[in-house]
Amino acid sequence: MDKPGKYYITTPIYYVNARPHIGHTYTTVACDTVARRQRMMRYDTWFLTGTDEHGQKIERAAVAAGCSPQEFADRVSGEFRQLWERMKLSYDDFIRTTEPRHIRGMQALFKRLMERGYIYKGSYSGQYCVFDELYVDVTEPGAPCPECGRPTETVKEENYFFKLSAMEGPLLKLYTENPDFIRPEARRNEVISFVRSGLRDLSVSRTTFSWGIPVPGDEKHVIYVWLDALANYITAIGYGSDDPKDKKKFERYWPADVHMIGKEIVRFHCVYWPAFLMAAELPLPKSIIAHGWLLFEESKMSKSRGNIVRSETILDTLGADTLRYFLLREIVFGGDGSFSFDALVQRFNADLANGLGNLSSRTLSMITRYFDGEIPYPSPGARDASDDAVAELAAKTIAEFHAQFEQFQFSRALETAWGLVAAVNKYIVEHEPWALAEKEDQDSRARLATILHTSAEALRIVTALVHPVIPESTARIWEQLGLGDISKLNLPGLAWGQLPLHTKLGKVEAVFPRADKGTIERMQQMEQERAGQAAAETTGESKPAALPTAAAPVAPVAPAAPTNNTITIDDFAKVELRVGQVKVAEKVKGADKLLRLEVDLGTETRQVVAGIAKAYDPEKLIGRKVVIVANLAPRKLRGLESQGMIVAASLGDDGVPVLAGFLEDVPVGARLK
Ligand code: ME8
Repeated sequence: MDKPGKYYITTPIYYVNARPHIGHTYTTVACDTVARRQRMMRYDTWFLTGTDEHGQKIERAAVAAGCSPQEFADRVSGEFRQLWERMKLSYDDFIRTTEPRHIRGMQALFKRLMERGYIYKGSYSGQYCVFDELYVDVTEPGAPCPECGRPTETVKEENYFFKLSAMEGPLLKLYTENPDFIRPEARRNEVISFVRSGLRDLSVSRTTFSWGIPVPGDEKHVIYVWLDALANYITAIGYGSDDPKDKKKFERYWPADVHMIGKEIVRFHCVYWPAFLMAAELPLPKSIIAHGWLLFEESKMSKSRGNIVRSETILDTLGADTLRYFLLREIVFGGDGSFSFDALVQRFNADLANGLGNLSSRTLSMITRYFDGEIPYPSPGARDASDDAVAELAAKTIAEFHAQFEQFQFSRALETAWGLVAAVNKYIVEHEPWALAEKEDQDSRARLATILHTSAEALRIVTALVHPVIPESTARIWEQLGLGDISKLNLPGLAWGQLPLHTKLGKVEAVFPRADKGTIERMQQMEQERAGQAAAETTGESKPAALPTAAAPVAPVAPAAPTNNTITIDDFAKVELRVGQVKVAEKVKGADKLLRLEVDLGTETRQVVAGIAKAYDPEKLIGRKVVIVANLAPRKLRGLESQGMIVAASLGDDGVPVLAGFLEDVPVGARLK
């Protein structure tokens, strides 16, 4: 096999006019996941992200915040970086367009374009949209921008122009000859029709403000912010530097393999950027992958709409892996997808806690209990067709997962991996290893060993495949499997049957403790507090002067580090758990899962609506002692007020409830502590 080569992947560089939200996290996490997997596939990978700091939009935001553009950019860029570090993203470099290396490289590119005759001086008179940093094709002063609807501003100035019109033919040829240059297909078609409709020369300098990179030799002009921004992809890897190390780096990594972007900036990346590069006679990126939008409350999540959700809120409650998993699983890559706290918690509980978490904890704890924590020998005599079916499914899963991932179909790849998780969880339930463990004969023991070996091997395979998506939790499962450091894993060679026999397991612990119902409320409250804090800042109530948006500052990292889902004893003490006795139980009309219960708590009787109808006949519950969360805020279910929650274990993929109870007799009203 050929030695795999290099792989260079980039995110857009984000504007510093507002703080990061989960839309930015989405692209950055997608790139991080690809970069991690490419490294595991032994590619020499370079992953770049950064911030876009020049332009009128930033200059105005800084003025509104009462500081210099540089101070403003330093602060917000720092917040992006701090967030990515907190999320342990694996970027190799973070470029800022205000750095000397970028300024030098950008000016070198500008000079080269001039020398090659692609930039000339002319005069521009027309409308400009400051929000989109875009020259637009409308004529009336103040007419709305066709992209975003905001009023445009009239610009009349002497400018440098780029000969974009000369690039129409070469661009169309590029798209035709390289069908994978723009993905997905829908975006490619849009770009082709835009270019076919005709390209006019592009103004690439401004004189009406100064926050930008000066045009070399004509310092009253600053370079157009999109030319400045796009150039980051080459300046970050050494373009324009004389240092031999930088030159070598540029030669090694350019052209980029993937520029990943959101669909609203396709034109800049698929038309302007290749046009600039062709004019400079530089190689073109291999592909531009445009994903859809993350929607919140039915519209695109964005700082200007103020409908944003901050990553910090999710990191503080459910951790980075949950956010990563959700973004890549929930949104079909390329299309738009909605974010909601409900959907996040549901995914976490269904796929991570009940799915992978359950597979891991029950497989590993049974091996600990029945085989002294050593991977048992799967005796061939004790095999049956169901074990072979798991092995076959695992092999198919590996092949499909790789193929789907390579096409950036993250959601489908995860669905494939979770197909194996569900199948093995079902296999365990069907074979009831816990029942076999109670039998003493040799055949049962051999069968038990085979089932647990098969489950552990499937767990190893899923863990390896999804490591780039949920790096932290899979590293923990890997250690619990006794396999040590997951970064040493040979992903290209991953196959069924590599789990070493008699491996001693590590300490077995739950990796994804289920999220309780209060998690959603807690997240919503955190968002509200952060939005309130941001609003206070924008009205000048808090110093230093803040950003002119609804975005909030990065939350300080909580000292109790809730990312591993621990709470303090004081947090636990807030939950009032009491013993109650069921007095009345009946089905709720029109809801096949719900029962209405009246529960005696000693001091009062509460009405509780519980989703346990499929597991319990109402008659059998009367007189039964149950555990109630007594201080939960009341809520309505099917029009009935539920004044508390009944505590139950949740089994299997379907979450079958089993009520908590006591072996000893306990008085009604007793508190659990
Ligand atoms: O456009 N859904 O910066 P920007 C999905 N500086 N992705 C989203 C998103 C959402 N709701 N909101 C933001 C710029 N993104 C320029 C780029 S590159 C040379 C210059 C992500 O801060 C997505 O990747 O407006 C989108 O393209 C990018 O953030 C826009 O970030």
